[in-house]
Amino acid sequence: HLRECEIQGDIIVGLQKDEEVFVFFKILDARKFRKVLRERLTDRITTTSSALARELQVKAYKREGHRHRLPLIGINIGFTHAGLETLLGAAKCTGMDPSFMAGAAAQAAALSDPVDANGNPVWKPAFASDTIHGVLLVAGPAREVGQPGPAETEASAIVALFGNAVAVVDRETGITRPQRGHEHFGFLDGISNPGVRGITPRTNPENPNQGVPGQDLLWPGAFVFGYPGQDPDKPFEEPGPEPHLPHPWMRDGSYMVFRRLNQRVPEFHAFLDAQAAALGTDPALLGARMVGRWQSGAPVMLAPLQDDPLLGADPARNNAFEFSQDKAQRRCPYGAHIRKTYPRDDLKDPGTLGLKDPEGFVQAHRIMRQGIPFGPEVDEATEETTTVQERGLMFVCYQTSIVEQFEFIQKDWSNAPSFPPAKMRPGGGAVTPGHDPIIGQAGGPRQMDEPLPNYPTGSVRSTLDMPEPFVVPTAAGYFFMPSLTALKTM
Ligand code: N7H
Repeated sequence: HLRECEIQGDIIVGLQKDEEVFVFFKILDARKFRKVLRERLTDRITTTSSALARELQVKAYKREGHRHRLPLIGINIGFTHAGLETLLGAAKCTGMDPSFMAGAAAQAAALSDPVDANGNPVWKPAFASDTIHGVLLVAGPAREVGQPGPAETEASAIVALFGNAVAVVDRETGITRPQRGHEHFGFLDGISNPGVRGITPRTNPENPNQGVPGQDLLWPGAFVFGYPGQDPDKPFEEPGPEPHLPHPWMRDGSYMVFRRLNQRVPEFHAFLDAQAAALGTDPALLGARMVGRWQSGAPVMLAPLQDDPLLGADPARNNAFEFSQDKAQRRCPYGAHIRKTYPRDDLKDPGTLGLKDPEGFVQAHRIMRQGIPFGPEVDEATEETTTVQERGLMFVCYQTSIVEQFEFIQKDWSNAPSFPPAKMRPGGGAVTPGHDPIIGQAGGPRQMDEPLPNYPTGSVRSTLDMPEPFVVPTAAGYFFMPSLTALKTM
């Protein structure tokens, strides 16, 4: 039983977003800020219950054959550790997630983000040098040509409410691409998020642990404080202990990781073309094997040799697969983005790394992704092989432990060439899987094991050499998204 009226709407359900404005601000007058937040803004925050109601409304509207999107505005708010200290005093903000307390910039070097000689991240100046206290999220429908977007207008009106109590440090706008739901490299995104018990509908009455086929239902405590969580040592069907709640005001809140990730789209496609030519294969197949899905969303586990757009578009089938039957990565490379970031049942043999419950272990490192692309479409005339205009993904994810969820995936899985280790993976042999080619970071050149040219005989291996990254972090922040009660009373 989730307290749906307490939990901000982006965390589990997601706000309806054709456009999303992120306003990063500094609090200059804490007393005035608290008053405006309590009296003028909190009642307008989109909760999980209103986000759910809106989902139904949007579905009904589409069924009626309307082509336009509903003009819904969604509003959420979060605070950095420095912001919480400014509002609540340092004593009320102790004992929180260590990475949250240290702040995103302090973690950049450990995540292998590009850093300068002093170990400081090479980000947009506002993020690298200024103190950010909070972020306002305003999501809305698409703009009319030549007009400011409704989310932009709303965000400005909210900032005006706070007047001189805040200074805007940076403002970012995410925009859904014309190829709806696809990120800038061209792949359908937002397919596989975990389900949450008590909120995600079950489609199979015989399996109480499943949402849509292939979607495991996790305990809400993985994403929101105040509920049973995932215990890595227990079968994931059994409730784990509640994540540690150092302060009662954190109940029904969640940590948000924000990362502004530039995507070098022409360079990514030039790489696919050149490598595919050298390997004697098809660039689309190579790209699909680097991601683990075709651009349509069809998983290579189910469509290993050619795309199947009907499969990609079918939520009842496009997530219904595991990895452990894929011996020696014949269908999907161990290093593929979705195999690295969610290895499903790959770590199956419980004896190897001393994992009591390999499935539970994997499920304890999941995140709820709610990002949106940013930047213009590639201009074919000026950007054939080289990026001229910035574009990418405003990556957003929610969790109750930044250390064990987002950072664990980035550091211990995507960046780690030896993950999954041979002992853990089915038929793994002596190969080193290499870096996640999409987001794996090494502070230098990267490699991924790709036994493609000899597919399906697989007798000789090859390695993809990636001298340059395709994704470059250009800003980041760690935030806490409080409950509605906390916002009203804090
Ligand atoms: Fe990823 N991409 O276009 O290649 N991601 N991702 N991601 N990602 C996924 O299943 C992408 C990033 C995860 O459950 C898909 O929804 C890009 C970060 C996880 O099977 C595609 C960027 C992190 C999953 C992409 C990026 C993750 C996932 C398939 C950056 C965490 C679910 C669609 C610009 C550290 C895996 C889908 C599962 C899926 C892409 C970032 C994690 C197409 C371009 C930073 C957990």
